[in-house]
Amino acid sequence: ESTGGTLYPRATETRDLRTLDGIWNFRMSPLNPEYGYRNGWYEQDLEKMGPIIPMPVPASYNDIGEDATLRDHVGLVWYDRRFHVPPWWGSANQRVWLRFSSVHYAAEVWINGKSVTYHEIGHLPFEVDITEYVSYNTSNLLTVAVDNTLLGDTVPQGTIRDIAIGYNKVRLEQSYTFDFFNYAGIHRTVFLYSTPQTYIDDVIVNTDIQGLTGFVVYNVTFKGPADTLCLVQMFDKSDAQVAASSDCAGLLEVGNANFWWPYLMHPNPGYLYTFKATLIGSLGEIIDTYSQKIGIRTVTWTNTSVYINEKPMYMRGFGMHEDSDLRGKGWDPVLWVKNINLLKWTGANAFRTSHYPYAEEIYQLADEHGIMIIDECPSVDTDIFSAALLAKHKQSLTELIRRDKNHPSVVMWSISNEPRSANKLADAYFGEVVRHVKSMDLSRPVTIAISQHYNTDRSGQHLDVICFNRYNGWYHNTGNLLNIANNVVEEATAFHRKHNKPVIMTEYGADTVSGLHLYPEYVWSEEYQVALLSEHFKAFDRLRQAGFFVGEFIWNFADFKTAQTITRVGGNKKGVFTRARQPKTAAHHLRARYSALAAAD
Ligand code: BDP
Repeated sequence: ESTGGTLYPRATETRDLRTLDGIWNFRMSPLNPEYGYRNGWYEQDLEKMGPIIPMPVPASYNDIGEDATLRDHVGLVWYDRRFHVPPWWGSANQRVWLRFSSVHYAAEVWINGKSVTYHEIGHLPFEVDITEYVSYNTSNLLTVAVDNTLLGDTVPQGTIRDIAIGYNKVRLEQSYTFDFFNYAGIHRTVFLYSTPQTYIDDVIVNTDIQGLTGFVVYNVTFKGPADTLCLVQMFDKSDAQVAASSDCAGLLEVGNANFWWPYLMHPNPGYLYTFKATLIGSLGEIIDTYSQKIGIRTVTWTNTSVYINEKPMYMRGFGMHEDSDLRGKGWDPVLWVKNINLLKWTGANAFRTSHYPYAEEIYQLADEHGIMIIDECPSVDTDIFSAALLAKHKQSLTELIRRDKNHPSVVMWSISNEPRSANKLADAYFGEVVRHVKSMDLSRPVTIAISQHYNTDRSGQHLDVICFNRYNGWYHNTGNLLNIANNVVEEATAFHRKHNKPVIMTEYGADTVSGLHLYPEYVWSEEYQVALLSEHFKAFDRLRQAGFFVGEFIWNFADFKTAQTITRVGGNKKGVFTRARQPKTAAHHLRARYSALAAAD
């Protein structure tokens, strides 16, 4: 049985944890997708059956080699490695869990030749109890087949076709309309961990505030005998207990609480408490414990504003990507600690996880630093609106909300980026997606980053906050800076008038080759990017006066890789930082604005 991998794996006094990260064996499957299956690649070590490539985990496989066929491979690839399970897990009668934090796009997993789970949709975790498949006194073979194929009903969508590559030979070509490289592989940490037989299965936390008091509404769910008891405790930063309860579901009250505040709405942003749940058996013995960090805060909204802890907030931030040289979309703590440091250096207080859920460790960093997140599901360029797509789109949100519901940093759900929402079917489709999100979480506003014209879009009526993306001075009126400010003000105002909801600009920007200087400002130069930003800043200042505009997000934080096209020079260059995370002139310009806004928070 495969579950959502709801709780981030942690070692506690009752749980052990190790990672299976490292160098695995890897083989590309030949064109025929059945080949590896027919030849039993899942039941023997790959290296015994033919040539293998050493493959780092976590990482995308695409940029590791010197061969374009690996970079552009479409279809299955195979990974394997051996691992040991500590014998004491067996003697202590522990369950053994295998958890993948993300494999893109689909994965089938075998232990010692037996299929144990299948998961589809990248960027989201899945896990499986493998107790009955493992051996304690020999090594175990772990095999993973990964398929990167995107079709009309995958999230996101793509198209596959055969292309001729010589006499009687074809290869598959994957195309997609979204603007980032379809990196694939085992992208995040692979965990092997243990729990007791009776174990904590989920912890749901919602918080409220009243004056100086914080309230935590919680629910600890577990698998095991119904008469299992709970102990719930909250500790502050100095490990002092501030609240406790012996109910598995209930309400904790924290007097004089330290609320979670965004950077820099408070001198001490990102305050986190430790929420510890313990299962207790009939003899009073400790069965299982699990701890996580939580923040006490509220998110509320009206038709003009969004509030954190009842204070109006204004988001200043970035659209981003999980993307870097060599690693592709592989989780990399060096990159992300650097990214967070750069975010804070600019004075930003927010980012959107464009265009898919990011690694869980990134949300943990954002929690700690008081960075707000618009959490986006992997549905980008949503089109066609079939029933099959709708089901998978909802599934991606089920898994996203299960995973991220307790993060104070997550202040909004984005259910799509730039859907083809002028389509008649978009109305019912997004109505249904929003209903689904609301059935799981009522505590955060729901949005879409809309690119359609406000007159033709059929999604906005379902949303709590309107986000829109627009490339004035770039795709529209290329090279013309003069109308930007007016256009942005007019469009944001029109969206607000139509829907009577708060409005955010989630994308604007200009491709910029670092080091290219052209004056007077000319497209692709650093000067042009700076000037284009300045024109948008004028619009944002006017809009803030108007009273319904609640955020600005430049596209993009850093340069990133895309599919090969004649409009992308080595990838999308709209970053204010290069792909190596060095500032373009625009980064300093943006920093001056964001820091001034931060100081006025
Ligand atoms: C927008 C997309 C974003 C692209 C950007 C661009 O939302 O993913 O990277 O345009 O073209 O349409 O730079």
